[in-house]
Amino acid sequence: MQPMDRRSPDLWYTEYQKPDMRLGLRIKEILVNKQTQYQHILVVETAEYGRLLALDGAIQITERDEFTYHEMITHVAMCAHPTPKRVLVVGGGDGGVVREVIKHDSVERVTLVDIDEAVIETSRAYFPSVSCALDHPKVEIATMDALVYVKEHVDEFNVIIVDSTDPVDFAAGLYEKSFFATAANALKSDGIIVAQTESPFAEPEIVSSTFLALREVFPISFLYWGAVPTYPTGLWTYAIGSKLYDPRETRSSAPLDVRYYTKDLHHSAFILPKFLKDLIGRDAKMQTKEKACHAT
Ligand code: AG3
Repeated sequence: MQPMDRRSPDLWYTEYQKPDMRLGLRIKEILVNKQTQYQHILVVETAEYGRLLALDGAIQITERDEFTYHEMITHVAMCAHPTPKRVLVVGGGDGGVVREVIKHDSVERVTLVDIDEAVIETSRAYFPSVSCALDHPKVEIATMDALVYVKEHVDEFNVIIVDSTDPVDFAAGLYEKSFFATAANALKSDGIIVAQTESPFAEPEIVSSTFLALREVFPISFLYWGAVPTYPTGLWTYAIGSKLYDPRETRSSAPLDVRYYTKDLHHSAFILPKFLKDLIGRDAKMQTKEKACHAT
């Protein structure tokens, strides 16, 4: 621990995660601080986690831990499919998911749909290690509302990855059953969808309601989890829905240049702690069924 230098300014980035909970990171430099048509964009250099991108006050990426989230939201769905060729990324304008998708050789085209071009431009300028695949010849970028884009595309994708911001304002619709239903139409008959579903400690009702909405649309659905240190509580969940393949199994090989994802981790991420099973009701329902059986 370095002694405080009283002559240097004491600047902190604070995410107000909940009314009674906040995360603070010391700022070395403020790089971008601007309002776009859709949201507020902040880029700061932090002492502990490197560069940080926050949208409307919510941390999206830090240079130091973005790999944990991007690898887990991408490779589970991609490796559960034997040959993912057409991939749609909803949100994710920073390019982190696209970078991971491009690591799979079977991919022929990946389409990124983000509503806010300024996020894409900011990532290109300040996060080259995250946005590095955005100019890849297999990548197509559409800056528009993903709700509209998904409605206009039917039977096209093998994998859809919903890398959205928290469910507020324009992103709220991406957590609803009606969105999952249109996304199911946009997927081919072997399609898989994955969406980030927040923290079970910070936002338990978002985890359960989003998972249940997905479960109503897809015949096969699971929740899995991973660590993201700078997101609220550090414990993160992802909901995955599938038309054909059991996403707990791997069918294509994992990319070599990963730092978090492994096949063992793929399998183990689906093993949920008891409270998380209870939260999404699967266990509770099964227990009720068992009890009913014993009673007869
Ligand atoms: N999108 C999900 C970020 C949610 C974080 N929430 C928060 N900090 N309150 C991340 C986009 C990265 N490509």
